[in-house]
Amino acid sequence: MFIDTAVITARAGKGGDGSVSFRREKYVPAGGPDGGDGGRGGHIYLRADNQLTTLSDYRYKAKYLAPDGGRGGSKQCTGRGGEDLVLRVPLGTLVYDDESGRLLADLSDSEPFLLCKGGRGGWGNKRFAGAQRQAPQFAKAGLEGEALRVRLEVKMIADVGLIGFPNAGKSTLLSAISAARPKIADYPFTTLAPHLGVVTVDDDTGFLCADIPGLIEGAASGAGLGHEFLRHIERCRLLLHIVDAASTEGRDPCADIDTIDAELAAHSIELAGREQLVVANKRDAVSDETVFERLREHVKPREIFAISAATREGVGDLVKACAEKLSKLPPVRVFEPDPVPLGPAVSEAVTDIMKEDGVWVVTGDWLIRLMRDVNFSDVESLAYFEQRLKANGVYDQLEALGVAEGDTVSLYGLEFEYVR
Ligand SMILES: Nc1nc2c(ncn2[C@@H]2O[C@H](COP(=O)(O)OP(=O)(O)OP(=O)(O)O)[C@@H](O)[C@H]2O)c(=O)[nH]1
Ligand SMILES: [Mg+2]
Repeated sequence: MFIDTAVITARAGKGGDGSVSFRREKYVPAGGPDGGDGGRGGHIYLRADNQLTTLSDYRYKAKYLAPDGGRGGSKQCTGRGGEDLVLRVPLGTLVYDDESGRLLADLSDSEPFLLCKGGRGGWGNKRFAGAQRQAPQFAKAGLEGEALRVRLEVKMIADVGLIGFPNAGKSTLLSAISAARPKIADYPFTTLAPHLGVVTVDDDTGFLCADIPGLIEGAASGAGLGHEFLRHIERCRLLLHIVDAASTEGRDPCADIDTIDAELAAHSIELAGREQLVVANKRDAVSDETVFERLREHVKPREIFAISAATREGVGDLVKACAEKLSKLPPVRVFEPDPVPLGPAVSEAVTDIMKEDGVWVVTGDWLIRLMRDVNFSDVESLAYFEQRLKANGVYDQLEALGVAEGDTVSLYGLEFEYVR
């Protein structure tokens, strides 16, 4: 079944906990701390694969978990990393954060996209050893992996999109110009899902063409098969507007053109303004040739091509004209992800501070998120970290609670001495 949207939840692996351990060796009277770090939790990636056409797998299984990192060991052994999970999706899949609606990525190439970062492994006690504290009895817990609910939506990648009423001959045209074999029949809505065909123009030119279900009056408000599948031609650089010039079903071709134009505009003004060529099809069945002149006048300034998809008359010229147009049009659209909102606003950054056994313990969701991204061995990251602590009022809050110079402040296992 062709499924082009799905909502999935993904949770990356938790980092393994750091280990508390001390060297016990022969002839070494007091072994130092040697607890290793926990391993990183597995990441979750999304990756576009052009062999896939549907998201149906994600309708059956909607939850994905990457494995956790292993615990650190003694002898400074780092825990094993959780294996990364790569979820394959069709080329052209858009990834939205389901909660905020923000576009996270447009997977229109095979570059993997890091959806959920695995939690960092906690530091082992070895890391906390120093002149002041030679035998730390603690280690840091691994951090949680990121979790996200995302909406996946496929927007096919094609250069040319075919639009028109049911039975206008869209599928017949696609099968005349490519190796695609969509179903063709003389009843409306034969095509129920989009099809893609590769059109070869000459040795080094070709284009991708998408055939979608037919539109009827009211499609944008749900009539017929609705207009949902129009998103599959939203990236198209050129639209071929196919009309039955032989009035096989008794309708006037000029009125048909207007109806489809109106439905396109109701779906998206941008799509309605996309470059279009009008294709007057079923020429072989036309009895009154003046229809082409009427259409030409009616659709101006769009160009019109009279063809018969069934007998292939005029099809070669149409393909050439498409290639010619495409050579002058910008490339297929890739959607830019929405900007990442800046770190948590000061007002929503809730910080809890408690004094436990003489240590000031600072907690807060924003702090977990922040610490996940900071590389503590890098000076610039550390400076940024400090600045965020200040901006979120951690120092002010500590002062208000009566912190004293030299007190120990603990942030999820990261400890430092308070200095004014
Ligand atoms: N005489 C004639 N008949 C044609 C031509 N092109 C298509 N047809 C016929 O028109 C009918 C509909 O063709 P399709 O290609 O299935 O039309 P469609 O636009 O894909 O229709 P939907 O998938 O229902 O939207 C079929 O019976 C075709 O054989 C043509 O050039 N001449
Ligand atoms: Mg069809």
